[in-house]
Amino acid sequence: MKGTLVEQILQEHLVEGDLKAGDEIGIRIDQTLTQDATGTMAYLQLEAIGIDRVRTELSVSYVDHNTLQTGFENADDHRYLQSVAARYGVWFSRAGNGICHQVHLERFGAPGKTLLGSDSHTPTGGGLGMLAIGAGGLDVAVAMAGAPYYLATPRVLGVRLTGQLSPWVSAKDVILALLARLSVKGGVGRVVEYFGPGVDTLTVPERATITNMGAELGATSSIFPSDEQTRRFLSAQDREDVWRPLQAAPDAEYEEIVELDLSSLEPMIAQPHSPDRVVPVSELAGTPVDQVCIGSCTNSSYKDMMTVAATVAGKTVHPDTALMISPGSRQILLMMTASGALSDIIGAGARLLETACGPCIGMGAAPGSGAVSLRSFNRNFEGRSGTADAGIYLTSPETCAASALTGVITDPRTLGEAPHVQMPEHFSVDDSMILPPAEKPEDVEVQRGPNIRPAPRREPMQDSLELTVLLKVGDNITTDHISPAGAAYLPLRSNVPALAEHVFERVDPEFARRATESGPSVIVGGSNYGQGSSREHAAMAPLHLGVRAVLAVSFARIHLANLVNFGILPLTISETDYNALADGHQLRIEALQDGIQARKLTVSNLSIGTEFTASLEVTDRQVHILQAGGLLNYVGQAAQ
Ligand code: MIC
Ligand code: SF4
Repeated sequence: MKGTLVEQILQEHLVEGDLKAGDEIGIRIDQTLTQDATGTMAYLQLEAIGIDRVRTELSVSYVDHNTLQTGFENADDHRYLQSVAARYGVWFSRAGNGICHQVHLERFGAPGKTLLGSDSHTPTGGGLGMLAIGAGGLDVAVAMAGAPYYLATPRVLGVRLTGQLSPWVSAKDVILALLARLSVKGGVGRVVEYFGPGVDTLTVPERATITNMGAELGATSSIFPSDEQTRRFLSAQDREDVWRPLQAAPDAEYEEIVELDLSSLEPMIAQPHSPDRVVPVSELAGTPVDQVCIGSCTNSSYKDMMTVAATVAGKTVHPDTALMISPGSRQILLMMTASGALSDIIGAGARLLETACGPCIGMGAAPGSGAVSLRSFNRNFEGRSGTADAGIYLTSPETCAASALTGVITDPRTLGEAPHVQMPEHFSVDDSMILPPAEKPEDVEVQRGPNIRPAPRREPMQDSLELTVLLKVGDNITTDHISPAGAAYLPLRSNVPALAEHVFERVDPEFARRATESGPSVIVGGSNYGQGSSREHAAMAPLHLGVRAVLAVSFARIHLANLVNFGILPLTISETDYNALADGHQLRIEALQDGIQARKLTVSNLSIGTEFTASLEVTDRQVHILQAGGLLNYVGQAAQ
């Protein structure tokens, strides 16, 4: 085979277009995954598309985000998801079975396959040599219906690994080191492909930690070759039959190559409030720590948990520090129980949480005011933990465990000899919490609670728009800013009108009220607008409030696609024009249909009497979607 690993998999799945960097291609999607916080909307949209059974090789619905259940809403959502999965041919992983990405890696992922997931950390599957991409729920619904997934052909960034990790240094330190070098924008428009002699030294779960957090680089995906390590992992999961070897051709061409010597790495830590504010742990050593949380789809594997257990065994957590543990899956929890590792962790004073996302998405374990919380997670955006003024630090399970014992940020290398954890020959395999689709789908009644409301749909695209600038924000605005997550909001994910009341709440508590009063409106953003989560609610909820365009210096990939899908114009503007805009300005955009076609629109600023050009950085297909006023309108027109 020729080319990079990414080119090989894309070529095998290509149904439209040519592989030329930046050009739009359509690819066949083999597998999909959804989770409960984005899944209800995805399945409502699948139902609206009107097919009888999903047309992928495999589709799985996971329940892992919304498991706090402080009211009827989440349980209603789970019941809907279970019944709709049975009805449409989707496998259903029950609450308690584990975090979607961890369980998918263990039980379903396969080298060389394509996976589209309604969650931005779907690239975790790249640890197994799959091309795994995060997208909005509507895109995943369309893929479940058997249609191709469209994307701009990504450029491929090669990371050449050499050497071997030193004791107490782990996979998290690899990706934190890359974030330090490349920043949260470094992966935009790219897939990160790992190669080189260092690859062999990393197990599949370690590779998955690295590909998982490639999402924080802004990358479309990240991928490792499929080799003997992959075969061993799949065989230990009783799934050797899906293994196939895969690697880049020796003369594969990368857009750029980053060299990383694993032996040179030391424990790293990302400081509040961005995953790329990375420094060596030793620089912050001694800072008092109030809370430590170990888990999430980044670092909750068997090896992570066993390493933590071995580190804290026979010791007690510091009296001023709380330690929370959430193993990534039921498989891991069962193995920790059988081996006695769970007793070691609980004996050390840790609090055991569910095998779910939990504190990572602000579902419980919010830190105290002004607290320092060390987490083995992947995101530390302001307020995401549930506590606005807490400082969240992202680091390895090793650094987390060491710091929980001492009560201060601690370089684990100061603890002495590192524990040596072997990968098991055989994982404990029990799929009884994964329900197969119904054999007789016609007998399944889809159950909907009062919290489940249809997805909003935009009116057809007008030919001119008068818009009020409702809010001007800075660079790197996350979808957590736009539509916050956490215990108070996640139960409203199936009810967009109710969720919309909280749009931009943490930035401007009056935003929703002002939006409702103002009529059609626009948001102004800096660069990398909409980074982070794939939640299409960050497009749907503003749409419901009358937002019809976003003017930004640049956009994050998934959010841009979600804006287009819901008919909100993602208009790119220059820094100078950004600087001239202010809250309350009245803008007019005319000749919209032609402007969208030309990907250039003239915006008149009626408040200061100026005019500027905004461009649309979208593909041909997205031009048509915008002209129709969103993907559902477009599909509707195409069907007529
Ligand atoms: C996240 O980590 O932000 C989430 C919650 O998993 C999201 C999805 C969501 O908002 O439901 C993601 O990463 O896509
Ligand atoms: Fe869940 Fe956190 Fe992973 Fe998102 S990043 S899927 S909330 S564990």
